[in-house]
Amino acid sequence: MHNSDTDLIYSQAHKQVKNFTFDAQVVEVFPDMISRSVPGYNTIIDTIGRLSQDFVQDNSNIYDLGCSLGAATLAMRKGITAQNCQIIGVDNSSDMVKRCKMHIEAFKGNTPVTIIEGNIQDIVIENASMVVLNFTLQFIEKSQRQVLLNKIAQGLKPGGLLVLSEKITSDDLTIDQVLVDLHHSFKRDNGYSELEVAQKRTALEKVMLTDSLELHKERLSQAGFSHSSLWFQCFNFTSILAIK
Ligand code: GEK
Repeated sequence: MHNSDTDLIYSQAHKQVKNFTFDAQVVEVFPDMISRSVPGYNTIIDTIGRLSQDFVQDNSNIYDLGCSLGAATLAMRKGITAQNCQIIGVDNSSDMVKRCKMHIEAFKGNTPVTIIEGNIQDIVIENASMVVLNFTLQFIEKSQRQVLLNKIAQGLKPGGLLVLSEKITSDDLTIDQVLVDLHHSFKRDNGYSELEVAQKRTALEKVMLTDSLELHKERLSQAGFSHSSLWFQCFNFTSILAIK
């Protein structure tokens, strides 16, 4: 049994699989898509909420970059105990932003939230105590990733936190294949067919380019983060926390 919230975008054979975009059709099924495709997604969202309790400082800004429907924003709004803060969520998909604003308004919270339609490469980051890049950096042009991380590090206050979650590739090709196979079998266990898995992979091939964990850690150190650690990994899905 399927309902209208079920991701069936790649269930039928497409004559030509187009590059993946975050359009209205994706927005409609996004929560189902992300929870059936990203192992540990709910654990990561819950942990972002938990981290916001410890890291968000009074009188500061919190950024959710590539906020989609605002799951991380909502988790932080629930977790924050600091006073006089605001959360700024940014996404460059107008369909996502429209729906995100509705989600945010549907729940009450003490910390004000502003959702902005824009490119995270263009926005100013200032007076920040926590920044979230939850599976967003992988959609930024590779040559611009260091620039973005530098900007985030510069906008963070001392002791400020970045949560960077990414799908990764392993430089060891044998290990990479094992992790890719485990992820595909996770997707099949969650009801996606071989055809859906294959067509989705083609759609993402040119728009979502993954890096190794080593490269992510190297970039963070170059950006000026004093501490960074992998805190979550399931197959090729990871989350790193970095402290300025
Ligand atoms: C979550 N963080 O649920 N500027 C702004 N937004 C962008 C850009 C950009 N340059 N590039 C991509 N996006 C979310 C999940 S999804 C991950 C993040 C996924 C946006 C894009 O529109 C999409 O909403 C989001 O980044 C990536 O915790 O679906 O794999």
